Amino acid sequence: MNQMQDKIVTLDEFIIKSEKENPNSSGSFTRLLRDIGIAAKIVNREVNRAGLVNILGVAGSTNTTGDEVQKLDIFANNKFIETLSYSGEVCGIASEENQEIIEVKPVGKKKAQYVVVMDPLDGSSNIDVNVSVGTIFGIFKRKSSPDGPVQMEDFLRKGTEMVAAGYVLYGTSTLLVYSTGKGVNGFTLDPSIGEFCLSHRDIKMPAAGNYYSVNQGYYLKFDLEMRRYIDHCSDLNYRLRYIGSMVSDIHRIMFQGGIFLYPNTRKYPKGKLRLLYECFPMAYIIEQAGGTALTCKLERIMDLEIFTLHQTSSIAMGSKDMVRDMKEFVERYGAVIQ
Ligand code: P6P
Repeated sequence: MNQMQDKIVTLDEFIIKSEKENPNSSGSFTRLLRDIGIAAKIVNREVNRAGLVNILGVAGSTNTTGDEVQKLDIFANNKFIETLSYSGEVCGIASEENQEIIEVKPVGKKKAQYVVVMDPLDGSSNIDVNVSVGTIFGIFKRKSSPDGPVQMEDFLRKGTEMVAAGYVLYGTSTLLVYSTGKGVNGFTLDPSIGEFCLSHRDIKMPAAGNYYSVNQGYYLKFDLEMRRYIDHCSDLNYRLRYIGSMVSDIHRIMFQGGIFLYPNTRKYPKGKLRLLYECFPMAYIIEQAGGTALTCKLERIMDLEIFTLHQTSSIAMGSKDMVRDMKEFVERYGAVIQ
């Protein structure tokens, strides 16, 4: 008698079950999460076909931080905007690919309650060399009046005001990992049925690990305290793993433990990664999984004040014991006049 297979739980079933457990749920949030799943499936198809349908190559334009924009970036951005606009649950979107906020017109008489912040295809410089890329998203409830258009105040919020966040990893398999503040769950796309299926229930990050993830090429441009901490990781024979795709680098840490660092450098004195749609969502997930997410000046990422849409931050996030060690190095060496 073969072992009874666990029942497959699809993303839709999981979301609907979670809605039933929340007495105040109106179903709007459910529809929004399901739309993200749909957009992720569409983007996944194109990411997997990119080499074949020749939508690789640089589209020519550049995004807010000067990264060359790949055609797949544009495709992913358009698909998420399109899909999120159908449901009527979203009144506005902030995207790495758009300098300004995107106002989403009402659908029928619906009064959209949510705004979405996203990096539709993070790590896209890896597309041409077939290295995994990801989508990062965060969801806020709007602050402005539901009777009018979305406002900038709906986006310039602390990370602690997010109601959900997650990422999609387009890798050897495609995973959607998200949290609504009650733990983190992961869903693997089963192409044979076209559904995201629950594959990683209640993900908890190891408290320690022996991976550190940083662009070693910038070592000499980091502040002293960061260089000393990186030397410490090397002294302890930690393993350096850095793909240059934040979602992939952090996804490893979610399961194997470790620390991800993108310190400030002379080129990026306030850090390179964007606070609103990269750092906040990934910090939300990391904290929900039991990790810690700070800036390299030891401020909690989720508490940072945000003043501009594409504001950047340094970041040190991952296993809580490793971030605590990093903190000790910053406290010991950070005061030193460099
Ligand atoms: P660098 C990708 O462009 C990205 O935004 C993150 O996904 C990644 O962690 C980082 O930038 C890589 O930056 O300067 O090391 O190439």
